[in-house]
Amino acid sequence: MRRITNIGAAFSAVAIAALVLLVAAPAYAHNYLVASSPAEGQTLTELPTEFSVSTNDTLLDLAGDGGGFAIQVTNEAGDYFGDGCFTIRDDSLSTGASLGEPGDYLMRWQLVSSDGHTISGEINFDWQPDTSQTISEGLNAPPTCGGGTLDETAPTDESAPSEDGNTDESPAFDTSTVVFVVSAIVLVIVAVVAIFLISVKRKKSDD
Ligand SMILES: [Cu+2]
Repeated sequence: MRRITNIGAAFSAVAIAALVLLVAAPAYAHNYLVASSPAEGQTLTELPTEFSVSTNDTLLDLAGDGGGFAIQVTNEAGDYFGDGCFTIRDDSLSTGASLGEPGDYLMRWQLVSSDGHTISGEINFDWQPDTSQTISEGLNAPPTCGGGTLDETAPTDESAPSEDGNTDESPAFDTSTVVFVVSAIVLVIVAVVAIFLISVKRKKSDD
């Protein structure tokens, strides 16, 4: 009778641990990219109104100054296009679109997830403008937005250590991964204990 109670308790523990893991896992996850304009590998013949990346969840602009956010568009020669301004809207980050001569382009993006972690990526695309399109001049340094979404007191060309400070030094793995792995290990241990208790009970009843 006592053993059966123990097994019941062990199973309850497993169930609770599994439930905690299920509830906690989404809350600890980074945002991830769900769409972009242009899409990876796309050939553009007309400029869209804006270039953008969309994620699965809200973006976090806690200070309201766009810290940790950026979109940069460059051509193969490394010239920069656009005005450096960007807009954070719910789950997406966008910037006004402008491009130069035809060729391969790279859009680099960086944003702050709803869980506070910075994520970034690159999108390669091809620009083959039709005759109606405007060709812009590239800049040889990343433009700073005049709109004031970026910290104007910081030096523009240096990799200015901002109050966010976490943009350059993203760790190889983050706390969410650690929490998830530790939870999983605990779950496995609880399960092993439960199986052990069951086998002890079986042995006893065989005797
Ligand atoms: Cu995260």
